Amino acid sequence: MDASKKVDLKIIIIGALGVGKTSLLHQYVHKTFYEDYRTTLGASILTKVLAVDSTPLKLQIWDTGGQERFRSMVSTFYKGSDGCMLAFDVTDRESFEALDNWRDDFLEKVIPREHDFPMVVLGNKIDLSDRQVPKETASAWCKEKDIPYFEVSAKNNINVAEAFETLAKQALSTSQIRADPWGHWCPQALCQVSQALYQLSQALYQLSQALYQVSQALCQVSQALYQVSQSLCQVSQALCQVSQDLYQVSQALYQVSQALCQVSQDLYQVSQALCQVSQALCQVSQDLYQLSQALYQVSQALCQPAFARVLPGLIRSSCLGAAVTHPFPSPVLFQYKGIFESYLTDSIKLTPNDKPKQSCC
Ligand SMILES: Nc1nc2c(ncn2[C@@H]2O[C@H](COP(=O)(O)OP(=O)(O)O)[C@@H](O)[C@H]2O)c(=O)[nH]1
Ligand SMILES: [Mg+2]
Repeated sequence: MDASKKVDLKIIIIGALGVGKTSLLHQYVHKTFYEDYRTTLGASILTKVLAVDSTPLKLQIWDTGGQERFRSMVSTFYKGSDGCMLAFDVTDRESFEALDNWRDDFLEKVIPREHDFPMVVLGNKIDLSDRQVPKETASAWCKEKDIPYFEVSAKNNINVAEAFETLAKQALSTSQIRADPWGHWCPQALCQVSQALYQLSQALYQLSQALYQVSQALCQVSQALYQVSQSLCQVSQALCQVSQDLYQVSQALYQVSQALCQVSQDLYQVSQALCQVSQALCQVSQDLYQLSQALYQVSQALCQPAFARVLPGLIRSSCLGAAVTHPFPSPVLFQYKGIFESYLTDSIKLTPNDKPKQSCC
C-alpha cells in the first residue's frame, strides 16, 4: 500500500450501556473525560488521524450513541466496519457476561464475514475498587477467542491509546489483505520461500564443503596409491629383467651341464679303457718280473764253471722244466715262451724229442 495515501478505517465500539464507551472515545480523541455523558440517540462519529507503520490513518470511530439498549438497532452500524471494540465495565459482571452476545451478534451481521475480524476487548474503569471481573477471567475469555485484551480507564487515561492503536493496526492489516490479497500474501510467501531456499542453500553449501573435503582426501589417497603402483611397476620390471637374465643364465648353465655330462661320459669310457689297459700292463709287468727272475737264476747257473760241460743238458732240462712247471699265464707273453724255446733249441741244439721229464726238476 502506498504510504503517501491516507487510509480511512471505520472502527465501531460496542458493549453494554454505561460501560464507558463514549468516555473512552472522547478520552482517545479529545483527551477529555466527563463524569456524566448525556446519552443521545443516534450514532456519533469521531475522527482521529494517526500513523501506523508510516501509513497515515484516518480513524472514523462510531459510537452507538445509546442505541445499545436496543441491540437490533446497533447492528445497522456494523456495515463497512474495519474493526470492532468490545467494551465492558470491570465493576459490572453482567456487562462482561454480555460480551458473548455482542461478539456473536457483530460477527453474524458484519460484512464481510470473517472469523478473525479485527477486534479488541476493553475492560474499563479499572480505576474503581469495586471490581467484579478479575483480570484473569477476562484474559482467559479473550485468550480463548484469540482477541487482545486491555484493561483501561477512560477516567485516568490508562491504556486507552494503546488499545485503539492496536485495533487500528489490525484493521489496517486486514484492509490491506482485502484490497490486495495477493500483494499481501506474496511477500510473506516469498519471504518464507526465500528463507527456506536460504536454509537449503546453507545445507547444500555445508554438504558441498563436506564432499569437497572427502574428495580432497580421496584425491590424496589416489595419488598415494598411484605412487605405490608406480613403485610396484618399477619393481616388477626390475624383477622381470632379473628373471630374464636368470633364465638366460639357467639356459647357459643347462648347456654347460649338458656338455659336462657328455664330457663326463666320455671321460668315464676313457677311464674304463685306461683301467683295462692298466690292468693288462700290470699283468705284463708281473709276467716280466717273473721272467726276469727266471732269467736271473739261469744266468747265475750259467756262470758256474762246473756246470759248463753239462750246461746244455741242464739248460735244456731246467729251462724246459721251468717252462712246463711255470707256463706263461698271459697270451701276450706266450710269444716270449716261443722265442725263448727257439733260442734254447738253436743255442743248445735241443731236439723236440729231448723234452725233460717233469720229475727231473
Ligand atoms: N470511574 C470511572 N468512571 C467512568 C469511566 N469511564 C466512564 N465512566 C463513567 O461511566 C458513566 C458512563 O459512561 P459513558 O461513557 O456514558 O458510557 P457509555 O454508555 O458506554 O457510552 C459515566 O458516568 C462516566 O463518567 C472510568 O474509566 N472510570
Ligand atoms: Mg455512550
